[in-house]
Amino acid sequence: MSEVKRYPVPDSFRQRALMDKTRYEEWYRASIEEPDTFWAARATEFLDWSRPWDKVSEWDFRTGDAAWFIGGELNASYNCIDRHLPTRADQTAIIWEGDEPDQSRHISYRELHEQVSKLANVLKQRGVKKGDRVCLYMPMIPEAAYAMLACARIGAVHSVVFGGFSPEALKDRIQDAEASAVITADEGVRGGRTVSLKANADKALAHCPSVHTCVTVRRTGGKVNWDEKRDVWYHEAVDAASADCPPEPMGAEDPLFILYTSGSTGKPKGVLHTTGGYLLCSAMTHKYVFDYQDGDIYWCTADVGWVTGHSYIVYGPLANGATTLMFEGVPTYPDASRCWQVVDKHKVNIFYTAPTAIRALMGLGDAPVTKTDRGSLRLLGTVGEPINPEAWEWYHRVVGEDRCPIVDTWWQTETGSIMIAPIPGATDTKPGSATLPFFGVQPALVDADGKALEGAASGNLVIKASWPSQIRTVYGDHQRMIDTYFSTYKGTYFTGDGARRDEDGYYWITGRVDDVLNISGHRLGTAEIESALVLHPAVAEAAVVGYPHDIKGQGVYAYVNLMAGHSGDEALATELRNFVATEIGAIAKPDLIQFAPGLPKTRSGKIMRRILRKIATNELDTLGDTSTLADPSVVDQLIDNRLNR
Ligand code: 6R9
Repeated sequence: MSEVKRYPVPDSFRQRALMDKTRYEEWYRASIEEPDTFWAARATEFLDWSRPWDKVSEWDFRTGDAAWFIGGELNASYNCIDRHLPTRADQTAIIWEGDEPDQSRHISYRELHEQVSKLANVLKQRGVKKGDRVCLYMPMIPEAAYAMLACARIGAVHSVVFGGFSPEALKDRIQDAEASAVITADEGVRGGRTVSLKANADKALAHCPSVHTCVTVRRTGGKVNWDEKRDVWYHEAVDAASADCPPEPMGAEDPLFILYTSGSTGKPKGVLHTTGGYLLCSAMTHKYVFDYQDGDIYWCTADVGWVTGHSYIVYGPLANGATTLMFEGVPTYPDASRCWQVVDKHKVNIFYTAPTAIRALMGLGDAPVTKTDRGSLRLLGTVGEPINPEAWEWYHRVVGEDRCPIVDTWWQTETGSIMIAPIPGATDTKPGSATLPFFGVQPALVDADGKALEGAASGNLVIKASWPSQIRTVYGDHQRMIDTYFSTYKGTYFTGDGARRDEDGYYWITGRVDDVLNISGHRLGTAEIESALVLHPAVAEAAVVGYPHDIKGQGVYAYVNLMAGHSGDEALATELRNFVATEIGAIAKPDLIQFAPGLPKTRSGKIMRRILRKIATNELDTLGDTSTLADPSVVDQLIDNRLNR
């Protein structure tokens, strides 16, 4: 292995950073030795409570049960808005940057308060009550944040579904959560193209009898169909609503939101987060990992449809009284300078994005970056997948001009907030490593049998103790949470990721060890894509694996066995790709489809994915034992016709 470079904290950054190495180490030690004392102090510092808690924590990793700040009461919307009003009413809470470079808006905390309160009243009038589920299917417009906070204000549980998901995927999620209301927009706009969100919602809602109300934001003015009983225009309803809506006191353990995410089997799981612990960890990580200081302009490029958008566009920054930038568009529209022009336009100090975006921009050369100023940038972050050292170095040198530390943040929908990442004023960085655990986080590595590995080692990444923003349940299927996260390695939370720990104790996440793919930082289960493919009448059987992809990190490689009478030509491959887009969403489209007369199976009929992965990644000399296959000759067939050479 080539020698790993180490980047010390730049002096200019260190001088004004919130936390240095000594303090990080002290706090980390305290957070592990006396977790309840540590977290109680943080919960008082970061949040306003309407009732104090009786007990800080109660948890058991043999069962996966966890509760934090038991008996305490607070409201997330109050903590993100109302309590800032005495000091920040006129400060910008949200900078919205539209898809076209001439569109932007500044929303103050005062305006945020008014908009959220009005929408909360609209939901109430339509009969939405505490505990009801509301599904949000929104583009990246301020109303998406208003909607999340309006739900939180009245104690309704939001379930945001990414606007790129298909009507079919939306339907599944609405049905699973038994949502009673949906909030959407006529159309979304991204990269100069429109997406018919309301039309998609109409298709889904035809199969969702639980939904009595659909509120639609007019974003483009595009034509929509209307159901007088069910449909409400956002602007009409909000204009008529009162701006007085007292926040509902919520138990710390009352649900705040559900967010669906892919696992290795079955349909996506509704990961449920509760109010107190989630809000505390999102706020605290936002402050310390991004070194967020009063007055900073902070931009996270994620979509609110993913957990990163929840914790680091909405809840964390707003709980801290920050100015958070929300971008409707894509990094390459109208051209490859867009991100850096937005940075210059709004004087962004902290920029947080995904490795896939960095790789895509790196591929377009330095010029679109260097022709911009970027003098406001102080810190850069990445999330969603492992970042290759080349992309890290480019980000550091070209975008950050060697003065901005990079925080590579490892975490998951289930963890709610950042778990492993540098503290930028404290931690030397190494390109490709997420470095060290955040306060209260106890990572460990275990081998396949669950034996703990000490020192420098590679293994499966587990977490040994509860932290306040951990997943509480899989909505409607608690057993599935136990089976997925708390059964593989008894007494620990299993992340599904593999990792290496080096001689400095730094963690290097190597990627999923289960059948979950990471396509451009988006999680997709191979089983989900397979189920979509076999719904097509021409498909008898399908197996999906990942393979390394220069821009997307991983690409989708599908092996498809056709029904008799169909021929595997390019036209059918295109049809299948579009079919998957209709069933799940464009992000799940297979990059490569290999038609195969048979798949490698054991005598008991199990598909040997190990072999399919090797063929897809072109690692033919390490295929392993194929003698246990029912018909070993299918392997030669597959190798002869492989697509990734
Ligand atoms: C926040 C988020 C979680 C999975 C996770 C891992 C991968 C996320 C990473 C990373 C390496 C990082 N992942 N951050 N891998 N380095 N900094 O992405 O949540 O969509 O649930 O995905 O993403 O494999 O298990 P989610």
